[in-house]
Amino acid sequence: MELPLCWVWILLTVNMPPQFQLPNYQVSVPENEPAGTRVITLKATDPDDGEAGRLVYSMEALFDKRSSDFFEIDPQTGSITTIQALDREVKDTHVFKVLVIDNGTPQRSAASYLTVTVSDTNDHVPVFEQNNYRVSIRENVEVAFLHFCPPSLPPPSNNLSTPRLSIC
Ligand SMILES: [Ca+2]
Ligand SMILES: [Ca+2]
Repeated sequence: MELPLCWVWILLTVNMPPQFQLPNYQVSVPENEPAGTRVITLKATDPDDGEAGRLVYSMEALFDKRSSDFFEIDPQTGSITTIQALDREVKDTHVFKVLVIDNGTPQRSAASYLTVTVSDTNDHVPVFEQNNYRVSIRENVEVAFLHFCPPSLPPPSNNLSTPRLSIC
């Protein structure tokens, strides 16, 4: 079946929307890495040639605007990097809505969601709450049991920050 010429023209000039591969992405980045650390590249595809297929990326922080202070996206490539070192003990998760828009007429866009989890490194020395502790125990105790409240530490995410106590 032959299509009328006007339909062929419409089919050839319709601007198709860009598309991300996945509706959401998750990535883990270690804390304390220097600014400029690569996080992930969210690359969308667009079947159109020319301006209708030229894509511009942007992203916005969800839930906490402070997340925008830590990450940036390259508008041309979709590459996301850190702006400053991350601190898991300050904020351990950042969530973004990532947008891509083409330059066709009318412009078409797509969105995806990115969750960045900040992984822990052992960057805090354990600290005692007091300089001195006094403990009284009965004499002739065969098996001594010492109960010691752990010092003030950030909540441990793994065994990196589990304090161990030894007595000399
Ligand atoms: Ca397009
Ligand atoms: Ca840490």
